[in-house]
Amino acid sequence: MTSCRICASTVDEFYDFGRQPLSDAFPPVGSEGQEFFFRLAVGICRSCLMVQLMEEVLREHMFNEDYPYFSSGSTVMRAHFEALAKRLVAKEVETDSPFVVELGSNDGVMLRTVADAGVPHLGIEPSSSVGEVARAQGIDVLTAFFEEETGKQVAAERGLADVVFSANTVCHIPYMDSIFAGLDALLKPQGIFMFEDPYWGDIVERASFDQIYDEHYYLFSATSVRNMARQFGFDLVDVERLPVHGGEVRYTVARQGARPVSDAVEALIAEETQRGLHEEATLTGFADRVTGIKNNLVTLLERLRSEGKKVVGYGATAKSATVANLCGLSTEVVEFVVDTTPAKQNRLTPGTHLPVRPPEAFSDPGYPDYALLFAWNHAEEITAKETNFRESGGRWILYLPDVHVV
Ligand code: DWN
Ligand code: SAH
Repeated sequence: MTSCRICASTVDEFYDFGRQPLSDAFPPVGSEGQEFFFRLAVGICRSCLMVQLMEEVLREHMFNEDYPYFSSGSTVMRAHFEALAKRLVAKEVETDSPFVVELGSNDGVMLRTVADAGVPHLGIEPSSSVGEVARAQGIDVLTAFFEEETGKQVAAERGLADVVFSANTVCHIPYMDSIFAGLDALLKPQGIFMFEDPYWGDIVERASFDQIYDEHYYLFSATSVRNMARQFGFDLVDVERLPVHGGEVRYTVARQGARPVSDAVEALIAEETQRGLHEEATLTGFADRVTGIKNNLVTLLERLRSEGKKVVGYGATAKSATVANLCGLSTEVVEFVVDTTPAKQNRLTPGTHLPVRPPEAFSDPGYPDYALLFAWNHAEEITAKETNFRESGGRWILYLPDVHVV
């Protein structure tokens, strides 16, 4: 039996993805026999309604000096974080002892703008591969995992923060009791904790099951985040839906009673209840769709192989580890995967061992017949720059919300 990491009640499993590797560990050729595997399965807490993984992977296995995801790789995401940073600096920072902290600051994609505005800041980032890139640009970075002790240490050394921001990181952290204790030590009395993560409501709507992998321990909804905040003495005071990464919500929490609760919170929670987002029928429906997508994708790729078509993957995303391993993809059906990240290139995809090649391999010696768009969340940005592929007759394979070719 698995106990909920938020409230200790029972977690009921609703989908088992089977044996999966670390989603961001790309083995060099020759060392693929030494990979770490775990059982990826997802469940829901019947009490606080938090959707969460059934098994936890040790954080040091995932986030370390080899972490290969560099947030600045997408133009759209750079613009997204620049706008957010400007808003924080303009609206959330007091003139008296201003201080902005970011958890999971990665390569500085957000803090760069805060630093440029001359606002005191600190990124807390355990993966030195990405943290060093930020530091080289003059951004203050502490190489550490955020937890209760880190919050106390930063407060003692640097003072209290107006805002602690975090993107695509809070859902990666199982130990929420320690996180909220750290926030309580670090935030000014009226300070806010603002975080954005993939939204369970969008995952259900698009059947985007590949948002479920080792790093994404929680799949948040407004309902479950409000319950979580309450459990640790905080209020959920605002929510905003975001279009990025296939649909996210930006949550703002503050100490209980410190800030008024916006109407948007009640509205989104009411919508979730009306949709039955945490109910049995929704969860079994989701599970059935995952199985359907898996079967249809395998069938399509097998057919294309039998017709002698060349298929390559586009974007060696963390998400694609779930799809590729669930479908048992091999180089027989997907010859290789192209990706702009040097740290992933000339390595192999986790578990399935498809070679990762630089973007030039997409067109040289000639475009493939089909490209399987693993980085579907960047579809607009990618299709806009790959117009020659389409013009040469190439077609995109998408697998969400169902398998289709465009
Ligand atoms: O939550 C997380 C998100 C924010 O980032 C992390 N746990 C890990 C990571 O997840 P992901 O790998 O699924 O994220 P992306 O942003 O979908 O990854 C895109 C991948 O595609 C990168 O490896 C870069 C690559 N890429 C590319 O080759 N050409 C991206 C773009 C935009 C491109 O044009
Ligand atoms: N904020 C960036 C990075 C997301 S990737 C973006 O939105 O693109 C997740 C990041 O969280 C990684 O850089 C990882 O090293 C970091 N991380 C994981 N656990 C953490 C923790 N306990 N405290 C702070 N950062 C953490």
